[in-house]
Amino acid sequence: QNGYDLWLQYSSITDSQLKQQYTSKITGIQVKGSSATLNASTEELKNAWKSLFDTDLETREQGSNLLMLATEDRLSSELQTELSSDLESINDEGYIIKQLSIDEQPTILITAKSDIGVLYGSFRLLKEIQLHKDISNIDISDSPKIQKRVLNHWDNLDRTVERGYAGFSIWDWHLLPELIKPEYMDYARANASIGINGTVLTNVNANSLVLTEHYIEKVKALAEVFRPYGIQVYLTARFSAPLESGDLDTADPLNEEVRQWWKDKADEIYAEIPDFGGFLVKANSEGQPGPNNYGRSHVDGANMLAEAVAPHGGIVMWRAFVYSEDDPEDRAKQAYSEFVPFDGQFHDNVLVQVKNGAIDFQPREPFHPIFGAMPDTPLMMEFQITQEYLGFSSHLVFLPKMFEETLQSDTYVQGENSSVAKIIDGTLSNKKLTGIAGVANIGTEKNWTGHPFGQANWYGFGRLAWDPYLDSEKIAEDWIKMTFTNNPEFVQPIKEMLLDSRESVVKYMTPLGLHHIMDTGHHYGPGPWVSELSRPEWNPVYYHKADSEGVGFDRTKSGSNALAQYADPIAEKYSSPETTPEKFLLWFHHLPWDYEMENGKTLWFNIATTYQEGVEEVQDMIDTWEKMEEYVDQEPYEKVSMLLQIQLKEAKWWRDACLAYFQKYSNMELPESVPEPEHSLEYYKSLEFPFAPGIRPSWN
Ligand code: BDP
Repeated sequence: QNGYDLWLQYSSITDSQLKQQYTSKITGIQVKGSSATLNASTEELKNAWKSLFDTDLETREQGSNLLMLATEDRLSSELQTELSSDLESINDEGYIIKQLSIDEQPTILITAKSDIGVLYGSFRLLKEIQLHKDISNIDISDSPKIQKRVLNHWDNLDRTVERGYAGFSIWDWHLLPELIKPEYMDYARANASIGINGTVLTNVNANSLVLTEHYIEKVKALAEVFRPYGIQVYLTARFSAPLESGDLDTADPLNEEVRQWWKDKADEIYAEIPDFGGFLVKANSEGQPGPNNYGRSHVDGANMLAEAVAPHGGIVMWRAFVYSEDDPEDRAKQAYSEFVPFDGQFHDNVLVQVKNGAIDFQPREPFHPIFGAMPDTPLMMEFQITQEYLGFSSHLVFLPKMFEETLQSDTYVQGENSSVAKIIDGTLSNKKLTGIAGVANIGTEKNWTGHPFGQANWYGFGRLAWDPYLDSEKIAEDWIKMTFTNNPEFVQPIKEMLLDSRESVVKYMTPLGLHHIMDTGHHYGPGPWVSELSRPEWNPVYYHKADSEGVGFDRTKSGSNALAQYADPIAEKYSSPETTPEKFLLWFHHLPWDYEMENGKTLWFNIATTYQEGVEEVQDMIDTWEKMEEYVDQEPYEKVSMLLQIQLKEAKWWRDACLAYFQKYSNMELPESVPEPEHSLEYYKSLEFPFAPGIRPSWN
């Protein structure tokens, strides 16, 4: 087990009763029709069978106990009638898996409205088997709740990956289109197995070269590998591409020549890749060019690109990650202020892509107030699977727990039960176009994600993209069983470890609503002291505002009033520190160090003990893992052991550096249970990491 097979291990089923059940219920496979996607389904099932049962799943035209794969239109009219209510309940990508009698023969049927639904159903059946579920009367139907379920690769053409901690980019641009690596297909299989149906191949800090003929050929080659697996490719569009191509001397979105340039570019791409997904755009953000350079708005920019791809069925994902230099009062407010006035003005094929929180992929953030504030615009969720601010791929953090927290947050925009999930899946205001993106954590490491447990975050993102209401506990359990073993002695403790891991990282990095106090640039390790960068909002001191009076960012009326961007019940409740959930306390309030918290202790006491708890919880993870050696292969066992030691060391570093720094202001003693920092504050400040991975190569 080197981790390459991810959650598609198909580990041999040795329990004879179970094996007997599966191999007697399914003795052969019958496939109606033929297509690349149906072939992929059959191949997957056959390969899995061999691995699970050490027997061949043979193709047979008739007989009993067959597994039949057939789209709806290939079913007999009697079957169509029999299944009509099931078929009505699924959407174009959904599937039905059902035990039936066909021509008086017991059969397990996987059917769907499309070939891709059959592929998803095949992976689902294999999942049921991997989870050792009873399939004797199998009757499952399921459909994705979100349409565009997309990975965002922040991969550069030179194969470095911005915020990537798992090696280099898996796209070997230099050798494409001729050399097709097996990884490309395995990447597609893995994604299809969790229902991901799109991939943006390039970094949001885009390079316009990828839009040239030479690169389109390469993109086409990847698209061909992904197509049978239902995965569309997208590219990031650098707004200044018409200029950089040398064709025009402006990129003004209202200029006719510019508009035509993008239409021609779209035609050129679609001629090669007919199912090209469209563009993802970061504009007028962190130095990227955009419509504002020409005095035009985000709507002008997005709609121009939307018109170019619309005739081909493409979409534009326009990012709302903007914050300007001119309004340094509160970065958390800016995206809302800039985008909400445009509600309803974007074309139908534009999705506005919004990060889960208003600052930037922090270990914990309240949900972004744009969710719910643009009822007439399709909003796409952007999560970050790569752990830019959560210890890179050295720390074990189960992110679905965090994604779930955001998705289940109630925005109250249409009264109670207006969760973020309902905004994303379109049900709250009846959206036609829906989407969710995850910034990928994948690279050339042989196990794809570096940390063996990083795979769980890719997996969990996919599961939540399919169904944003899923419980993270269920996701953890499925992933553990499919990746390691079904043995409850392993599953139970490791599941608890995963579910607790997110809170631990919050505790040892940014407890009680602190945020963005990572060292600047690489975001590796603590840097609450950083104060000298040119833009105020790039400095951690801007976010914690610690002084001798207290700590925290006042976002109430007496401060930036960012709270006013939330619906009333939240704005009211959070306006006073007493009624603000303690997990968000310092996000919304600047409070004295001796402020009394729920447990009767001071704020300083609680900050210090929470850091300490975070460290202790990493030690607990180590203790748990040490008991698991017999259930895991040696390579992942040892790798995780070593990584947990790094995590422990770094959790202590976070605790010590932050407490040494904040103590300068609190002037209060550390509680007895918290050890004195190992080194001086000067020591922590002097640490430098010029070669930390994932650093942005340039601002372009
Ligand atoms: C920040 C990253 C930066 C990205 C930016 C973005 O530090 O590398 O380019 O987000 O999302 O989190 O555009």
